[in-house]
Amino acid sequence: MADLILALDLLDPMYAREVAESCAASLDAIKLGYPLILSAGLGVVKDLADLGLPLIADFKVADIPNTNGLIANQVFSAGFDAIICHGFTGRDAVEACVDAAHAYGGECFVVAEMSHPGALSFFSRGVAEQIATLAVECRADGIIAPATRPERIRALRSVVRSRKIYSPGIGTQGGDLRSVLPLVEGVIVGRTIYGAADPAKEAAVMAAIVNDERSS
Ligand code: O7M
Repeated sequence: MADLILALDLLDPMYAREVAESCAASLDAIKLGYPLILSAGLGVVKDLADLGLPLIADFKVADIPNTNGLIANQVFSAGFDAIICHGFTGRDAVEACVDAAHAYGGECFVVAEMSHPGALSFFSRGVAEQIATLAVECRADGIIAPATRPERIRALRSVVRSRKIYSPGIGTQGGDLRSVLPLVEGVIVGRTIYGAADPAKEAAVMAAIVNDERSS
């Protein structure tokens, strides 16, 4: 049972709102990150809240525990429902994000391995497994693992077991939606939806595939 999560990496807040609104019926959550927040400001969170979808803050938080906690508190005060942090910073830094998330009744996801080719420089050789283990030990709600490498999702599943795996890299980065869906609790899709000639139609096509997988 995977969720369809839109990565709303657009710079124009008006257009971002238009895309989010037109796709909303097909989506389970929206992920907002630096591109939109830096161009539109944090107020965009409140602007999108009326769509009724969970909003995930993708700042890939990666600082010392005190700073991580300050960032996470700002994120949840702004109205987000979940936060994404890096795990290579270590136990205390990850715990600061998880604790803040849970204090607000929100969720925290830890990046275990990234989807782009360059990620192999550092995330291979067991590091991703160690980060996933840390995420579980820190009571994170789930991890991020690459749709571009389904075999790595399988390997990380054996570490995180029933915790959630959200997976970016579908479509534009080469990941295949149908192959990844049975492996994860959520797929994160950006350009394939918002860059389509008709984003709402593309989101509906993807949602139909997600629903097919849910009922199979
Ligand atoms: O579908 P795309 O390629 O246009 O966008 C993918 C989104 O997922 C985009 O917002 C990326 O920043 C994000 N992402 C990755 O593409 N790869 C990763 O390894 C991790 C993320 C991510 O969401 O991390 C939390």
